[in-house]
Amino acid sequence: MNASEIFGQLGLDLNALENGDLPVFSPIDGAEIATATMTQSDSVAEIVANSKSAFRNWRSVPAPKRGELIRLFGNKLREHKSALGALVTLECGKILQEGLGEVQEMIDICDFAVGLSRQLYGLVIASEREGHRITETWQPIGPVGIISAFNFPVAVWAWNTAIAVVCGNSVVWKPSEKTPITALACQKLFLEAASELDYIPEHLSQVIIGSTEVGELLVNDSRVPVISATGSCAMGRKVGPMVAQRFGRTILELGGNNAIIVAPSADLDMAIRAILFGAVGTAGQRCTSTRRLFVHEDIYEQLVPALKKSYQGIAIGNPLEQSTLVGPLIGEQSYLAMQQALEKASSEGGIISGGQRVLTDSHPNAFYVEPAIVEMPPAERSVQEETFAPILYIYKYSDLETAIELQNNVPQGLSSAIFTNDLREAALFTSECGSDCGLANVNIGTSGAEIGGAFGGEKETGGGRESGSDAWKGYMRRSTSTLNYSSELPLAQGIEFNF
Ligand code: UN1
Repeated sequence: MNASEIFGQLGLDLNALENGDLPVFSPIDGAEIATATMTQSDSVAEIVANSKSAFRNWRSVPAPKRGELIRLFGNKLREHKSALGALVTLECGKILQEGLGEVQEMIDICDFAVGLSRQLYGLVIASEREGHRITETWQPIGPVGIISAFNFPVAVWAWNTAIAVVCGNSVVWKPSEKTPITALACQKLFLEAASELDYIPEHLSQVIIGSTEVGELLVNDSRVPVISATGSCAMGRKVGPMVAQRFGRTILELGGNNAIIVAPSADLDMAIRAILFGAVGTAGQRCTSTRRLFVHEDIYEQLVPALKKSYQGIAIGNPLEQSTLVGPLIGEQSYLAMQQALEKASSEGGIISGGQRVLTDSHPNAFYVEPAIVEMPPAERSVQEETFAPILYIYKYSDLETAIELQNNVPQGLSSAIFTNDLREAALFTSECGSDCGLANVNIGTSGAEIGGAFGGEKETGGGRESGSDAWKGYMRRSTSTLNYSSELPLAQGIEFNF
């Protein structure tokens, strides 16, 4: 499928995609695939105003009826899964299987949100006063601003939107300027679903396309009480204080520096498969990508050569081809950052295999790389930075407590895993003395989290939670109500106030 076939299948307006002012390049070959139209800075205020009116209307639609919209949207996604998955591949370069997986993740969160629309439960709390009842209810909060990154151009928006919408909110989405077409495609499918119902307010979901400038207008707008932002720690460090300044709420999902510990009792075949998917999947451009590996000294000589061998069998190339496992990096900047990180590792005594640029003859304007493995010397601290590229740093360890400490001793705290068949080790790793990350897995890798759990991490990862479990509470305001059904007016704490 070429670009115009994919656009056609998704019903995108081909004319509009030829006359925009934001060129969009496919990382597959560097070719321009379309032009998107940037949102003018001076129209952001109006977009937010429209979102606010949509919210005022939507908040009183019963939640299960809001769920009906998300059910129809999920069906649209099912219908268009293959085309949207291919568009994800075309625009961000992840392999087709992963593009399809991303759309599946959207479908899954829609199903979750439909169920949730009948389960936005509150609490009834015992009052200390006779004839009184305290209830805690969850109310819609207002427009939710969503900022998403190039690497998950559609799923991250869906996690936020499906949940925010059943919670009674409108949404305004600022996608990465590298992936605006997938955003337009999602918005189109959302509007199609909305048009099948007669109670959906206009402007319930809107998209703003552009650079950080328009994003900042959204972030600084006090009519948007929640900003959910996914991206680098650097982005979060800017967005967090801007929103805090106006006492807004953020849901931040920022960088990771995710590690796998491989213990002596591990099933090595399973571990190798998990490491491969985690480290080279999406060409190392997931926030949950496996970046560090701690291997016990007793199995190091078994695991590391076997892992290197598997790396040699990885097909690198056009991500639209079925056999490819590693597609391109998003662009030259990522390639340069990768080379810089490798130089640094080498200067610190790391032994590098892989890491070279490949396919330069056939794809001179694209950046394909051999995933790199770096065997690192023993160190007090492991690598501290997240480089958004397929680099796996390997360290040898001898006792688990030290490995856990090294794993935790980084600024980020998103995902982590241990491979072990030892119950004590597994329990320690997932205990209060274990991994300090938001995700702590046993015998599966660091990436590819399911939507059912709350997704996010601690420290510089930002602390936000999206997707499943009770992450929905981040998109609502909590209301505590004390109801007096007696004919007395007793004060709390037994205070007498006679007049
Ligand atoms: C991201 O990289 O921003 O766990 C999100 C995973 C995915 C989500 C990653 N479900 O890999």
